[in-house]
Amino acid sequence: MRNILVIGAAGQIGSELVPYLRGIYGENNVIASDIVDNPMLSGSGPYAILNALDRVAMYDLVRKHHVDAVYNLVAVLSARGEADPMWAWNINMGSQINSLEIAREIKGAVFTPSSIGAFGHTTPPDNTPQDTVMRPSTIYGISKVTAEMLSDYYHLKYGVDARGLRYPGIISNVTLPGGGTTDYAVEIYYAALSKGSFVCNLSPGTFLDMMYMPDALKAAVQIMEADPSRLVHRNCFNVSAMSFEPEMIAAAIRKHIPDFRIEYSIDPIKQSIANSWPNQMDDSAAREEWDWEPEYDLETMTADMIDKLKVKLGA
Ligand code: AKB
Repeated sequence: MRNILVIGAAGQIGSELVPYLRGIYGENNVIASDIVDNPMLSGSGPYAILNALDRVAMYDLVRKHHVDAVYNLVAVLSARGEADPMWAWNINMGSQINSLEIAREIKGAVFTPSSIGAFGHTTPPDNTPQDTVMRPSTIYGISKVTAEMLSDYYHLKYGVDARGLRYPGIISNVTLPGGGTTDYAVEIYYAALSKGSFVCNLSPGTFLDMMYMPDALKAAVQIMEADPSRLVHRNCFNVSAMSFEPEMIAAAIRKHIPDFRIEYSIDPIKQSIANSWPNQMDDSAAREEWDWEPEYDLETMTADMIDKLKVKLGA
């Protein structure tokens, strides 16, 4: 049985990963933390207000709860990071090095979500290999590549059980993402139900990998529970579930809301970031080494998103 500390728990992934982990490992064995409160998480198990850059406070929490695995969900995402690169670097790298240093002390494990943002313009964009050129052009991407390399380093040098995934854009209906390039693929569902139309900030034809939240949660647990003797890679695995461009998601929504309209007002920063990311990754290493297999595609995800958001928005 694991005792897990989740840092950055109040964000898009954490607000669903914490209940998911609590369902598997027991509610008292998953300590959620963030710099702000999250009543949903603090009402359902241990919760701490924690600045992930404060290593002493984080270590105190780890000792108090006998933690043996840290899930580091702290991140300033791609587009937001470009507005204040040094701030983004300090938060992204500070939380990562603290997680790894504490895991080294306790001989524990670390889960690191990397991203399609770790790739760059010189990466092959189609069927992007697991092992390939990684020269990202955003501070977010640079921090993700560094986190991947540090995680491997801590594994090889200190035996930290560091593992990670290169997540695509994650689509969910509980907590909105913020500051990402792929955020449009979440916002479009809210707009479709509340207004019947959406102004997209990426151009038609911009293909990106995406994944529905239930698959993202399943992948996080599966990689951390994977038999280590099967892992050739550790930090980090390409994982994808679908690849689409804005016209395709709009068409999928129209099957449920026939009058839905999409218009375009391109955000040059987000467009240039998206252009530097893969169209579609090859995730065969994850499939071979720990049996990764997503459940949702664009059609099944869209049906579920619309059902759930109808209830949430009273639409
Ligand atoms: C972003 O768009 O920055 C994130 C990501 C793909 O890592 N959603």
